[in-house]
Amino acid sequence: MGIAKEVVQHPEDLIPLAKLVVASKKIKMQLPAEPHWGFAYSMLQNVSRSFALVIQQLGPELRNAVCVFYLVLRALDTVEDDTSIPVDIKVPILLGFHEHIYDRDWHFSCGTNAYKVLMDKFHFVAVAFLELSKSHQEAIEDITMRMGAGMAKFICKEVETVAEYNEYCHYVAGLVGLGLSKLFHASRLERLAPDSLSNSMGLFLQKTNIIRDYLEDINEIPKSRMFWPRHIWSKYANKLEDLKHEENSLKAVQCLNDMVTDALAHVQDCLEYLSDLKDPAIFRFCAIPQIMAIGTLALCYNNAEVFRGVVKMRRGKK
Ligand code: IN0
Repeated sequence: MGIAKEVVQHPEDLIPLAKLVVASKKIKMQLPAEPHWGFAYSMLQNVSRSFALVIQQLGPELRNAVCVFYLVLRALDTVEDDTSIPVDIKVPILLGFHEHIYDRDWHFSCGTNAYKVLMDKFHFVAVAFLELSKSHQEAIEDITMRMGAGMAKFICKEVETVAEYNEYCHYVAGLVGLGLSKLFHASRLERLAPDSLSNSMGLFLQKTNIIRDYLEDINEIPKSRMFWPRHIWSKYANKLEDLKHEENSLKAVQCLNDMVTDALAHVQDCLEYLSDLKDPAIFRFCAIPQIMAIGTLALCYNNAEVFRGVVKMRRGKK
């Protein structure tokens, strides 16, 4: 639904949307002069406009490190997601990615649209990475190594148990929390948060995305993507894709509520993590995605629309 139609139906969204547009215009003008930082920040805006704003409100000592970390993770994600890469090519790249970020000449063409540009011009990200402080480099390298290994482990492995579901979400999102906590600490802006709380911050976001994107993932061509754990959906259906059929919507919504309840178990840790933060900009950076996620989960709960299309929060509400 176009932004204009949304505003007509929800005039109360106009002010926040206007503020968003003004803020993004102001930031567009401030792109750094150096080619590698110019590329990094314009790439950030291309892959996630709203989150780019959230990163750019961070202080100078942290902004560059989080920007590079975000792009390295998006690149790793692009390799993991590209179904046209044969497994025997993909696995070594995932396992060696933590070395490639130090290599100005390394690049591997894959992905589509903005992500293809990110991969083709990845040397800019490596140059920017090499300009970060040693402690920031070590934090990003450690997380990239552990995430690459975790992704490689699940390339040919189905998510069966809830423990495997938590393990997969740890590799692709929990580790992001551990990495960000290390970056905040390395910048001497926050104490180092307990891994369990940092992990929950990532799991809550990732599980919300997995629940929201059920239909998009199950209809993925050429091969459907299945992240819902068998031990949950097999209580409601014989096959995960059966949940999308109208005649199964009662069981489907029961399964959905089961998944949402599982995700809500991480909320207490997330509130504890947020309440321990001292720096206002870091608090905003961490709180905004969490607020988006709880809003999205509330929209998904008990909502059969999840099995008919992707349920998204209105931009104005964002
Ligand atoms: C993120 C997270 C993120 C932000 C702040 C603190 C975090 C603590 C632990 C884990 C992740 C944390 O936020 C982004 C938000 C984002 O990109 N939102 C998209 C909308 C969307 O639906 O994708 C937007 O366009 O606004 C996030 O979702 N992830 C992420 C990736 C890298 C970094 Cl450095 C921080 C992705 C994921 C998979 C949830 C970790």
